[in-house]
Amino acid sequence: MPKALLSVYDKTGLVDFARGLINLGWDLLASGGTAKLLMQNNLKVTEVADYTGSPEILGGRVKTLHPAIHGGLLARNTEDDLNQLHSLGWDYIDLVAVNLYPFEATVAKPDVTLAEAIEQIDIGGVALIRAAAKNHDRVTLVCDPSDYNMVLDRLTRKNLDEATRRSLALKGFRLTSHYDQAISRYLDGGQGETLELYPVQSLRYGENPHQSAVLLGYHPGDTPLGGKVLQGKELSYNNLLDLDAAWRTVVSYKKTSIVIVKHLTPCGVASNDDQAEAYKAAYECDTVSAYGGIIAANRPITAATAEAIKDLFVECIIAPGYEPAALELFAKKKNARLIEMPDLEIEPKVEYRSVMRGVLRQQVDLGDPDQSGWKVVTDKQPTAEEMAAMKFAWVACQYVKSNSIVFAKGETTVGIGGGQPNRVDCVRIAARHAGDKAKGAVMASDAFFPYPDSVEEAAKAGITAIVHPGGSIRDQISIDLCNKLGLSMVVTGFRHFRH
Ligand code: 93A
Repeated sequence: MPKALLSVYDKTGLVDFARGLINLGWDLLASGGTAKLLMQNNLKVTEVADYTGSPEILGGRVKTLHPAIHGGLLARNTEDDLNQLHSLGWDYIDLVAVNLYPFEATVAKPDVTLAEAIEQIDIGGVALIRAAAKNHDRVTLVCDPSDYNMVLDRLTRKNLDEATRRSLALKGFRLTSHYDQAISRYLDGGQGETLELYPVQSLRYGENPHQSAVLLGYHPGDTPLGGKVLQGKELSYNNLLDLDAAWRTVVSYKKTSIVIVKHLTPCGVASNDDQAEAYKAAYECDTVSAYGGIIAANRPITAATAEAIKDLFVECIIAPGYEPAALELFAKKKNARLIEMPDLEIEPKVEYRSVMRGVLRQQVDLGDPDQSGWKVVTDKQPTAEEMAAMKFAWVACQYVKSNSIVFAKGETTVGIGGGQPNRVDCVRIAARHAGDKAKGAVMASDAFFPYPDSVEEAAKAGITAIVHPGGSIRDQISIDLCNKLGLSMVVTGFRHFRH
């Protein structure tokens, strides 16, 4: 009869799993608390202490740490090993279900003492996981209750194969590695942190063909950006960067919107209840840059939008879905990569960037969605239309590389200038792109104006209202200039550098 050892802290699903094993003809061994629960449910089980002849001691610190257990797990599938076991009166153990003392949950409690934390360092369970995982050639490890059904199902169908045992073993080693990192972090006074990364896909190359590259995810089984690639050529390193930028931008808008990104920077953004119109407006902002760009939508892409995009060369399209007729149209653009996102979340809410010999971690800039700190600082009040355009431009400006300047009319960008070390240059670039469309448009700036030169340049282009964080010691000079030129100005109290 095959033998299973059950030793679980989290007893979710345990009774059904044990019953399933018994029905398939398995003998069960279990540590104290686990055995007790099974007996209360009238299931036949042998306590580990009875099997080994050694009682649990030291208040449970030694329960399963015994050669009868570890010999039974680590013995190879050879006659020699089996004979050795039998000569000692022991047998093979073929399956282990184990989950560990909740160390992380314990140390997350506010008033936990060192002694309490230490007591929650699981030793025997970790040893069981490692032994079973090492010997996965013969032994099945189940360290996650959500695998109980799969394992029972495979045992029933007699297809619990090597590959399954290996992937269960991998899960075990990942778990013990994570567990040990949590312990060392705690003992280190919460200093330092570990970033566990899992391969998502290899990339043909990095930013350039002579740079090798890979995409890593925070969780096993992650997909690119958490989305589903529906069609197109393999995603490149630069595609992933651009998709990320486009997606963050578009999901920052509540209304139906389209964002076109080129080289990490939005080159056209528009909101419109009619998505196809939003696309056309975003495209018109900069028809040259849109070529070979990335298009992002925060609503499923309609057939009408797909029809409008049809003739543009695009690298990728990312959206929370596609109408079937849109998919049909895009199918003709074989190389265009289509990504479908499961929701409109920016996840996780922290982000990492590497610098030489280190990694930076920061909270994601989630903007100032309620815009409650906005204050008009000029004599002139902005009109309702100007206010709406400023709210729209302010969001876009968060996603343009600093210094960032966005001109908008209605809910459409008409000129974007970014990535220059000199803010006035960004105003000039935005003005040049906008041309006549700058007349009567509004301007958003990601940071305050240290001098009034940007305001002057904006007024020259025809801008009538300006939104910026405020906070310069020379704010008043810019305000005075607005008053003199008849512009309105709003300060937000929020800065949106994007470096
Ligand atoms: O204190 S331990 O590290 N010593 C052990 O020998 C041991 N063996 C299993 N903790 C040990 N375990 C853990 O006990 C398991 O990882 C599991 O979390 C728990 C199950 O205990 P019980 O069956 O008594 O509820």
